[in-house]
Amino acid sequence: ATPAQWRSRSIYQVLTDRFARSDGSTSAPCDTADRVYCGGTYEGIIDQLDYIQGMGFTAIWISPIVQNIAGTPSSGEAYHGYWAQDLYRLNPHFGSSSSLKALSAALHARNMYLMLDVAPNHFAHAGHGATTDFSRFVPFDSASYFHPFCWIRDYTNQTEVEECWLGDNTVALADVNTSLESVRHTYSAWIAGVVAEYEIDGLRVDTAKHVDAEFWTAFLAAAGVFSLGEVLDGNATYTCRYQGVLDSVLNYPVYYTLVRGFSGSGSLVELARMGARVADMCADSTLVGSFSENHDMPRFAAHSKDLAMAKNVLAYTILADGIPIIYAGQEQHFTGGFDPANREAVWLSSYTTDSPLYRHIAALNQLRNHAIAVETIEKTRVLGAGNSFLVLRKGRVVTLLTNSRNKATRKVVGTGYGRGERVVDVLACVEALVGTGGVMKVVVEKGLPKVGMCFLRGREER
Ligand code: ABC
Ligand code: CA
Repeated sequence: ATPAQWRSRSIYQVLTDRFARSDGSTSAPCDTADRVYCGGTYEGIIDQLDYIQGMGFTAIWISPIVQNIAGTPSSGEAYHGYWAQDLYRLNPHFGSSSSLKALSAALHARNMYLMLDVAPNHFAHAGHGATTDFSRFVPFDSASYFHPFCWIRDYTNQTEVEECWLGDNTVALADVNTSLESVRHTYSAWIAGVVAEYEIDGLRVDTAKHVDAEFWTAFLAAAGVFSLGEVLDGNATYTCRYQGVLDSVLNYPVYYTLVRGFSGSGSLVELARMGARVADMCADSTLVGSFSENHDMPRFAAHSKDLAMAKNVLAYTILADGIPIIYAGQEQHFTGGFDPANREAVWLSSYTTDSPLYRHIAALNQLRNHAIAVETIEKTRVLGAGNSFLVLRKGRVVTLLTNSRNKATRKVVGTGYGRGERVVDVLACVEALVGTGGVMKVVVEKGLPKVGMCFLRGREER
């Protein structure tokens, strides 16, 4: 699918190993600290698509699919899928080729998209970089396909970021020499084959900043589908530069200010400014990947257990600029901290659909899906911002966020609504009438976000 087709989507991120098992178990143990496979599969995901779709998601992102190394006693197993060993085999822990095809077909039958995580930057060696046995890698089976070993130490040195190695003394990530013509050719042929065989709709591109831009240009042209790059950097100038090389990037710059803003250590003015900065610096902020949790960062609840703040964060993630990405388990208010604690098995929640955040996400996605169906996607406008509040408008959706539990009445100006129009507070399910000049008085309390949409009857019914 194209960037334009992805713009209106909403993505649910699963770590394949941690979302659902083929046996449908809701009790199979999974101690994240062990860093071993817990048994999640493609078949398991297929069986839980109602749970995902019930929240209004229209796409899922799954872990890398290729065969990985076995792992080591000290570093654990490659349950996350990022430790590639053989490009031409699938990771057997996640299921067979036919079950991956069945997942793709099941998604498409629901008009949902499949986004695949790909990590061509490296292959993994279970040991120190200096001892790498290249002969085990398929198809790049000699040192000549790789950059000479060196650890990345200075992240401000772009050559080092691209050519030295990620990983550590227990698992070295041998850095592929992506400037070689033969490597480019092999990878382009590989991704074209994978996209065709599994009918992949889009790619989440791992370690985008660790690979030269020319490699991506060829690779992504061969893939022919939307690409969302992981550029792990909070600096908008740096990160936005990659939207152009790739179709889009994960919105790390906003991520950091979002989490700070609602977990007691930041101001919402800072969040508003970063949102505007990304809109300014990035080629198209309506395409960036908007997220508040993922498998690399601590869960939001590891910063703040306050459910109301989690609701604000989700409202921003889903309703501000970008394609929303919610990380599996976020709907169950999981609390895991840094990797590996943030990779809890979702089945242990019994996939309950009446948890507060499950319902909250469902309401927000439904609103977004509806708004997108009836009006074109505009960029977010900031109607007001202070240390403790932020008012956003996107088309006919007005969102009032707060990081304070104090009760306050906010006068919202610039809604674009007409006097006497009917506005539905979507989260509280109550109606209000718009005052003169489109002004609305909104009461915020208990730290809860307010989301209103003014329905235009004519367009709504078209
Ligand atoms: C393993 C162990 C963990 C252990 C870790 C150090 O090593 O399992 O217990 O804590 C995979 C696995 C991981 C595994 C790694 C390494 O491989 O999932 O469990 O960790 O073996 C992607 C994926 C990620 C994946 C890989 C590797 C890459 O999302 O899941 O990890 O395929 C860098 C990369 C980024 C990568 C990330 C993990 O590391 O750039 O692509 N993610 C700075 C740098 C970043 C750097 C980051 C973390 O530190 O600029 O480039 O990310 O090391 C902001 C700044 C940022 C700064 C952050 C920390 O602060 O603006 O620039 O990021 O303010
Ligand atoms: Ca590299």
